[in-house]
Amino acid sequence: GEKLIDLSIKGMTCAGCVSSIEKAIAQVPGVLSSSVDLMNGAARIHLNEDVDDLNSVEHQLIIKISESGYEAIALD
Ligand code: 9UX
Repeated sequence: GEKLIDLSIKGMTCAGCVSSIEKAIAQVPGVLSSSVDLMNGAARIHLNEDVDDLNSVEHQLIIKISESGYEAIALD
């Protein structure tokens, strides 16, 4: 099936925050696309089917988002 990662994100307050987070997410290898929801404080990330280690990608996403100034939390 399709590979997805859902994250909770704290600290977003405007569309510029959404844009910054989408750019951070796009830097992580294996990411195909993302949708970041400002009102719900959430991000859904679609991964390439050939990604084997979802936990590793999730960890890298959390780091990149953190470096952008927001807090990402894994949901599971
Ligand atoms: Mo908007 Mo977000 O001007 O840090 S970009 S509040």
